Amino acid sequence: MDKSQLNDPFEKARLEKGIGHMNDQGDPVQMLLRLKDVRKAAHQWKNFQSGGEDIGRIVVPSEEKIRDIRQIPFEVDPPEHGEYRALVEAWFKRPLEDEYQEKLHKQIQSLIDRVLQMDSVEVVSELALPLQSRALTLLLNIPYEEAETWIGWGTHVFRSEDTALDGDKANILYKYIDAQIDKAIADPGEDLYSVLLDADFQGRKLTKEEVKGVMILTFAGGRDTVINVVTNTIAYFAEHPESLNRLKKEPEVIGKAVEELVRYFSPLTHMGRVVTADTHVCEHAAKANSRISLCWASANRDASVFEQPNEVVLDRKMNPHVAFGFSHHKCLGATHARQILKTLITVLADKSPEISILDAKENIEDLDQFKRKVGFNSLHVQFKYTT
Ligand code: EMZ
Repeated sequence: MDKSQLNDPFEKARLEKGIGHMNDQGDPVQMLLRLKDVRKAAHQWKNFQSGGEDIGRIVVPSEEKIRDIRQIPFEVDPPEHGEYRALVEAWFKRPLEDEYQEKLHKQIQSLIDRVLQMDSVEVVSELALPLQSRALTLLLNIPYEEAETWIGWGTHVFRSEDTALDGDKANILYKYIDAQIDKAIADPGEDLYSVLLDADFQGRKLTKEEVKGVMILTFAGGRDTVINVVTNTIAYFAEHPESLNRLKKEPEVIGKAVEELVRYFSPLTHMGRVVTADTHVCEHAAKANSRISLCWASANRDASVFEQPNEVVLDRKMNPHVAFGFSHHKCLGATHARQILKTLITVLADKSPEISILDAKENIEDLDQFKRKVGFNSLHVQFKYTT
């Protein structure tokens, strides 16, 4: 009964030193492991920057070799960051609208209805991936059918089973986005591409490259993360049917449960920053032009902040987790992601199927000194609809 558990590989290092080390393609990273330090560093954009010259370097593993387009607003620092963010903030809050929620509910309901009919389901490819891709059509405001193309790309746009940095795969995404931008220029509509192309930025229109930067982030940032959270949630309810029953009886707890599951699963392990001048993190020297990372997954298990950090406490009262990041760079897609999880739980609680895990292959992230389970490469389950 522990397939849905996610271990905390950082505990010892967090308690003893507050810091971890990893070597990423020959470029070392000092990982900040305590919630307090992670939050502090996230604020300090002058010392720890996102918008440096080496595009892709703040991602761990670094994407410098497979990407030369800056992701916006993610790889930009204040004050410009805020100006870009202001262009897209309202758009990314649309998941709060009733019409959006109704459409999302319909999508998820029909996917769950479908898997309930199947003898067995591979959750990653047959549920989480289509769910993520179809929901993305709502976020981009484009036709539902387009999701089929994205489903074909698999769970990560830059990673494949054999390599964490797949340049060929990345090129498929870049070419696709170029073509969509050209289409939107020729025939503007009400989709995100068209809205961006029409936006005013510092008294001018955004360039094609800037639009592409926002779109790459929209495709890449919310893909494996959402897929992992959905898959992990199914595994969790398979092993904790009592939790699903509780949420059926107490739907008012679902909002808190969403936050708690996101804290516990922490779908994005960490995010890097580049050090701008010699300084210290957690009493360790951090040299100019070296990298640090803000380890959200470790911070979210910090026992000095979270009681019983390794337990899922569905109605956790104090939950200042940083699973969506912290400070000005906090996740732009968080409203959409939260709505997906809330809807999935609502639909599952309503149907209350019995879920049994038939087979599971874990997805373990290799962070050198630390090995962290982030989800599953495959998860076969059986849904039984009992009522
Ligand atoms: C980047 C990142 C954003 C990166 C919030 O995270 O997500 C990763 O999955 C991508 O590989 O390029 O978008």
